[in-house]
Amino acid sequence: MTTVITFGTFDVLHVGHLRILERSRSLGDRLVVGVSSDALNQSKKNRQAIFSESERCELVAALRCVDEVFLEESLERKREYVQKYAANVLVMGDDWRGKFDSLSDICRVEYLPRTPSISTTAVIEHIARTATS
Ligand code: C2G
Repeated sequence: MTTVITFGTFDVLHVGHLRILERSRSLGDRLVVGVSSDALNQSKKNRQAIFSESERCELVAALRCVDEVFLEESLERKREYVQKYAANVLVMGDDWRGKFDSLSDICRVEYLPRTPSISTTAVIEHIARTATS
């Protein structure tokens, strides 16, 4: 059985998130997702997530392509997470290209292209603009 692992904040869930999760799942038989904790997201993006870590976990876990979720507490703990969930493949968006190549001694590392023209930031900005106009 091939286990795939991937990570992200998945705030204001959108089709770009869904597509990378579906593509990740198609690389194996089981998909495990590390959802960034509120504290990790704050340090990574310098802003608070709209939805709390428990809401983001609940949403991601409800997707058909996702088998298991856990809270990702630190970017530096990837090796530990890959080992804990016995992952054979690590998937990251290609904005992280090269960043996790050091894990290729314990799993295959794949960087998948992001879906163009959509992001959590763009959705938030769109809503803010529309709400005030
Ligand atoms: N994504 C995508 N297309 C988009 C937007 C996002 O494919 N238009 C992907 C990202 O590349 C990432 C996942 O969706 O793989 C989650 O995106 P974010 O919530 O922005 O997560 P990120 O900050 O990349 O977190 O350990 C690393 C981090 O936790 C990854």
